[in-house]
Amino acid sequence: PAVTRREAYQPPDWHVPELALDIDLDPAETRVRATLSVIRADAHDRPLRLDGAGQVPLSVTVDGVAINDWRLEGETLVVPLDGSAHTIETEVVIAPERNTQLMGLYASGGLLCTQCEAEGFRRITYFPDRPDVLARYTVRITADKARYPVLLANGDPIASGDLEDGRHWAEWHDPFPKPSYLFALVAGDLAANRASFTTISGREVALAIWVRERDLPKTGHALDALQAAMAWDEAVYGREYDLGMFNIVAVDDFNFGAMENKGLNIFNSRYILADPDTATDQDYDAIAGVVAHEYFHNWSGDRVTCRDWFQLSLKEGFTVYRDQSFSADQGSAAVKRIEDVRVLRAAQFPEDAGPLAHPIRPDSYLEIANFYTATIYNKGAEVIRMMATILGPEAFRAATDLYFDRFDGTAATCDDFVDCMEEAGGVDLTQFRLWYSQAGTPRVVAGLAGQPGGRAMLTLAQHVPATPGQPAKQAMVLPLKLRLFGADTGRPLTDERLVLLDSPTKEIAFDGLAERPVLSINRSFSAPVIVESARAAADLALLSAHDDDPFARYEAMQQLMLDTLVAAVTHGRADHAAAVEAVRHILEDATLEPAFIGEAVLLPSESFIGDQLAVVDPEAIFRARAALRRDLGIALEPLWRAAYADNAAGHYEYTPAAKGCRRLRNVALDYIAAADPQGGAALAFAQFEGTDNMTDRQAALTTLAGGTSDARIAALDIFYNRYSDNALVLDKWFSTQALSTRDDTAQMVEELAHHPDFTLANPNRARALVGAFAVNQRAFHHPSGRGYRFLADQVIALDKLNPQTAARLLPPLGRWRRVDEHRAQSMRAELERIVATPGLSKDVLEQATRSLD
Ligand code: B3K
Ligand code: ZN
Repeated sequence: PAVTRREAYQPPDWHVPELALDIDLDPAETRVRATLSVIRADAHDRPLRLDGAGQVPLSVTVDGVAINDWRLEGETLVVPLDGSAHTIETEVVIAPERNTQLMGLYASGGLLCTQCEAEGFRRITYFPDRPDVLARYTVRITADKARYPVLLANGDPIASGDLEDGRHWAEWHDPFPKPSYLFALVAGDLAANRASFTTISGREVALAIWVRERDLPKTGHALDALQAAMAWDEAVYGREYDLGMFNIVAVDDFNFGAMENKGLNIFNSRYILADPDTATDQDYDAIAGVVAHEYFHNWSGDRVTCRDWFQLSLKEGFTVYRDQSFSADQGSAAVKRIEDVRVLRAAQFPEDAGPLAHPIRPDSYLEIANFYTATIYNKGAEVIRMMATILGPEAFRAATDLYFDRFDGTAATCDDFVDCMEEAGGVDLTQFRLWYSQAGTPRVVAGLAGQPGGRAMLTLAQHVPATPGQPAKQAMVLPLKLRLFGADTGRPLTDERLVLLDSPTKEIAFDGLAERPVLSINRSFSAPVIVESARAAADLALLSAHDDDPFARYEAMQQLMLDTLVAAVTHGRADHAAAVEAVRHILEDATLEPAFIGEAVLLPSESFIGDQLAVVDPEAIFRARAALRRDLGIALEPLWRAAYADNAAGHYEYTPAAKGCRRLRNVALDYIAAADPQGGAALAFAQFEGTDNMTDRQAALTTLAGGTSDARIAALDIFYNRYSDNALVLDKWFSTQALSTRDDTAQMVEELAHHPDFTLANPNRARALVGAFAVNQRAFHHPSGRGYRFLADQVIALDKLNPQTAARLLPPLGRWRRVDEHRAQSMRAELERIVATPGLSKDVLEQATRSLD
């Protein structure tokens, strides 16, 4: 398969200002007629080349006359043309019911729907399927009226009517030129939850969320979130919605979270449907975040799109930054920042440290679908955040205004975006641009040495590790917020300052310090880096108690726990006293909100502990972590029980305060179960049975699922029977078991793969079992190698149906350099078995071969 390179970019040979689609829908045989107006871009003599995949042209006409001199080069339709402007018509037939890849036009439940990003449109019709060809679309859909009463496409509806044979049609027009990846169509028996939004300039927008009739009661939260997002984008970025209508459709089978098609967002139903009985607080938050994210794409993605797919982070990094800021404004900003950093460390840091590492603007790919990664999205968002920090809020807003204004209606690059930051911010970002080209997580070593006479010297050194294809790195620009605190009193000794570390090393002197200083660094996680700063447990405890930046407080506690756990794993030393006292202090601090306490007292994950070690020993990490959990549980049991009792609610409410109470209470429950397995299991089972909401029910189930009590089986059965007709909740039933810390999890998961409700055909279900299992460190790295074999079996099986989703499950197998030689060999053997599988997709081939390097 051919490699695509960023450097090889060429502007399109032909523009396509207008496209008319006439689509006669049928699950087995859908007929697509496309009429393209094409204009030669400049004085060249090259033919028109239209991308296609999986179909053949039934007819091709040029200016109304059927031609025979077209040819296929691979799947590309090549049409020789003489003049500079023509009308091209093609006709194809496709079979959505046989589309298991879920790219292009496919069937989900009784619906027909589309997913085109990045290169799915070519599976529907012949077209220059690249993001820098922008056309105005008119779409006519015809379908059986009883089966598909609702017919939706991008833009606004312009006409509709009935036909004699029980069929009907609808025509949609989207006045905004868009690339093909933003095309969408939905047909089905859907009901709408409707609302209206009045934009800042007074225009009425009709909003609708389309679902199966019986799911209507679960759409209120998504609709509220949509309205909040529309108002927020006006207030914070000055961005107004631009069509008369905004539609969202929820579908059950979806490769991703959701898709920002112009005026017709299509969502994985897990990011729309919620009620207290079936969705957790985490689900509610994710729904609001994804609804906002897709809505924000209307400007950062649709109005201004990407020139080529190497620029993906232009829209994704920026839009993630925008949705993170939105969510921070809806509740606790500190807790949101902690959660976002946790996701970055769990998903992106390992990617950046492994064989699949790539810059946020990659240089080459085999399959672009493999680059919808935590690096492009989450590190991309951190890069935008750093520019916002460097510019400050006013200049950053001026820069985004300039960007939207200058590039509206065009396909832009990451460099275009940074140019706007430079111009509006009056800053030079030449060196900063290395964030776009260099992969790897920078490391900062920080040392603070006290000197006589109230002086202290801070030494900073940066190092960017080698990554595949990038052996040597240049020093980057790292914006580090820092502040000094007094070791005796915990009082601040300096103001917070922003240091731009832009050289390999830097020294900063502090004078007039009244006490020995303690360093608080990378406050609010101002740079996505790893800081190594040897600080005594007592100093970390002091920061965890006194730092005025909540993120830094959380971070000091995490570091203290990490140091404790790493010492336990590497030298078998388990001195838990300092961690216990620091946690006690947090629990007793009446000024803290429960949501923050719930985060601050959480143990670092097994994988994050592993990331601190040269060679990961999953069993030793599990034991060290379980021992600290048990000691914290026992030593502070009265405080956990008090937190459990004090944060009980009479009835369910979805407010930031109520969410925080549930969070802390469920963390407390887990510590109680660690201290007293039997009593804890009884308490968990009582909560499981008595609660009125899924947050508490699933938390109780998780606590039970990790234990050995009889209540575990009972709770799993009750849960299964209660929700057996709800696919999204059954996903939780699978994933809770796949994430269990029990000894027999690997075997249980193998058995669950044969459960009648398990299927690889539904991406949510595949991820719930296989995806969850592969991040369960202890179970996945079972010394027998059965975890690796299971994952490889599932990837190979799923690749035959859905290469994109199969490839996304594979990366945990590539972490073989992080474990002992015996495990590494088994992991490599499984990767080699995958690579040797006949008929492998290029998606899985690319991920598996890169993972072996
Ligand atoms: N832009 C889509 C991603 C679609 C991925 C296809 N492989 C979702 C989003 O980021 O909003
Ligand atoms: Zn996005």
